[in-house]
Amino acid sequence: MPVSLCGTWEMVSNVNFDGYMIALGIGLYTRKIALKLKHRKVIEQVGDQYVVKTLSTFRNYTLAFRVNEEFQEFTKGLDDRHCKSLVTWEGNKLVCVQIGEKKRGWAHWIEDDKLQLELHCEDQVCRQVFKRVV
Ligand code: VLZ
Repeated sequence: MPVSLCGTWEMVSNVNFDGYMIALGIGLYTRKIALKLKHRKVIEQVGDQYVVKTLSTFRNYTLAFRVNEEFQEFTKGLDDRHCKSLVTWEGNKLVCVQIGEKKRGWAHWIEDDKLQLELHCEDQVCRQVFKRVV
């Protein structure tokens, strides 16, 4: 069993978030605000059912899904797109493929006791690291 991703996590680094947002087509004004944010992740799990909350002072985004079950995702407040998303475990990584207009997805895993997140859209990769909030 992989190490649990559950808990409350606070952002400590965010590399190429701007590139990721540009690839998603997010406008300059929103990007300027979004770049200044320290996100929090709250990850909850009951069996194979997950809730991943991305929280900030500007916008919040909640994703609820079951591992291995395709679902409809609407990226409300982000780039406002509809995708067919599927989350699976690939070794110790929780990997999401978001099928839609853009080639995109993300992966979460634990490394150095920190929550790692790689977000990609087209050729842009954003890497975020979160520390546990105690
Ligand atoms: O997270 O895809 O943890 O959904 C940024 C929110 C969220 C605040 C970044 C700024 C992507 C909004 C979140 C302005 C555009 C995301 C997944 C993996 C789960």
